[in-house]
Amino acid sequence: AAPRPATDLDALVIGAGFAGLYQLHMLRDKLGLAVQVLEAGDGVGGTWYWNRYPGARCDSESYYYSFSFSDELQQEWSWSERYPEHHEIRRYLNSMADKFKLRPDIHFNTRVTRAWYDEDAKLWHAETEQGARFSARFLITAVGCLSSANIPKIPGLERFKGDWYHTGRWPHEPVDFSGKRVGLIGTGSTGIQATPVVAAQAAHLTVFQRTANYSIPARNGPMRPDEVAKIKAGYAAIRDLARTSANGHPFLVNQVSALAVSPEERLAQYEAAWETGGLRFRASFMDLLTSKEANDTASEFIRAKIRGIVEDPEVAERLTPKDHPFATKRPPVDSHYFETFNRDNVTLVDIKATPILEITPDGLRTSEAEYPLDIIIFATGFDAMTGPLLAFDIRGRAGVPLKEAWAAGPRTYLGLQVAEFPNLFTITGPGSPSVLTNMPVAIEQHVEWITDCIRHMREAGITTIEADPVAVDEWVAHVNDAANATLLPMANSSWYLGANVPGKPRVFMPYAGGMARYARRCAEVAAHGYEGFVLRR
Ligand code: NA7
Repeated sequence: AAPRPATDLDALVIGAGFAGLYQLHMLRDKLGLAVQVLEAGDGVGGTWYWNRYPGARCDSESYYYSFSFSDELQQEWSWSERYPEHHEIRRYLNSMADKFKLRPDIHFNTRVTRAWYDEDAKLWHAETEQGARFSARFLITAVGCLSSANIPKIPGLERFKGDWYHTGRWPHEPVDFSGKRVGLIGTGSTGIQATPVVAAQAAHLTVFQRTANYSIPARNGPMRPDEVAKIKAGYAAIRDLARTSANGHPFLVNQVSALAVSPEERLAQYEAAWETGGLRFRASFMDLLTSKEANDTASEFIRAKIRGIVEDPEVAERLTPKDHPFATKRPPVDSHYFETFNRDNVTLVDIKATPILEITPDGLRTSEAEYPLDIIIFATGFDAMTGPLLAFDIRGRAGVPLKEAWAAGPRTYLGLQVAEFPNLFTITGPGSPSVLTNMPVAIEQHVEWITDCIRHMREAGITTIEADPVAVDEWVAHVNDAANATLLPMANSSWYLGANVPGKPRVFMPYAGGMARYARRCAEVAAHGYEGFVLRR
């Protein structure tokens, strides 16, 4: 049974994915606070509750895309494949929720429509779609970074006679593609994962590509029992390595420049990394994201691979990325993506050369041709990072909407707090490493920091905490500097920059200075009496 909506809570958490579940556990079971979670879906999972498209799996490896806080949990649970599929991640989060008896404090099917800060009472209030009211001292958003679907406004969609889906809002019942003509728009991580799976079932698949993408083979496969045993025995060191790395992954970046070795050695290194597969490819050399010249060697290696895999040279050329350096957009990890274009039932359409004009009742029309379709899949990504926070009406002191405070782009201190929004914490908010890392590492660090902060406030008799505007200015400048020290801003159509959503301010949103460095900074801030925050009794 759902808990009763409460107006005397210590904390209200929005979202029941990795972040919300762990935050509930920490505040309720470690600090003994009254906490409730509001979740729009009818189950736990967050981003993984919604992303059920064919081929959906994580690009972090399963053994480290998981919680580290409970040794019992990591010893009990065994992953079946190198990369976890969406079903398995949901099973994992469900079992975690059961193990820690979290469900009784979660309201499912409960979407927050607005939240506002009451200065006199020093309370946050929230209202749900059903009109229920909640109030709490702290409001904590655990709404995810990639949870607000970006559905392009292509004229005619409402007249389409077939079915259409966005990958991030996939139906719970699998969609049957057999005998169907399917069109798929978008070639980011999602489109690249879905393409081979849909092609294997559909009568015909047409992929509409705007920007060609680099993709690295995942080399997915079952976990061998001896590997599982080794991982479980070595978890302490694995977690330490993940926490002290730049991206929250438990492997080291080769501390050699791609330009410091001979062409033969470089090629051998890339070949080995290509065979290993996955995001480990990016760790081939230390300067792939800081030196364009070094990056060129990796980009060119992948281009050559694509030309080698795809049989039709013209299709291969269209699939070869030229607009951005490797890994400046989130690098996809695939299972037989490029090989799929050798199939007779797959067509690639370059919609940069021949743009989509409209969706017709029977399909899709580009400037060159009309494509009859039964199903359209939008693999067009998300209004990342700020989208989920601005999806409801959230107002700080004096009724100022977050939308207004962030009109020119997100402004936070450490990605954790917004000036004029006292006692609001944003887990993996913009300005924190979040999407540039293996998410569970970023989430655990934020949840633990927030928990320590609230513990400190209670012990010291402090009622409110709020980011100092000067600290916000400095942090925003530092986030910009950190991005500009890398090649990441060179991908000018990337969702890191908000460039995928028309009209969204172009601001590099995640903190690119590295997870370990960021965590050290957060710890120093706390150790120095929450430097940069204003604490009031
Ligand atoms: P992404 O990475 O944002 O990819 C979306 C794709 O959709 C990308 O190829 C876009 O082309 C394309 N797109 C977006 N809008 C349009 C319109 N209007 N017309 C045509 N094509 C469009 O989203 P994903 O879901 O694949 O992945 C998101 C993250 O989830 C991923 O990075 C992992 O971290 C997990 P563009 O490149 O903008 O030209």
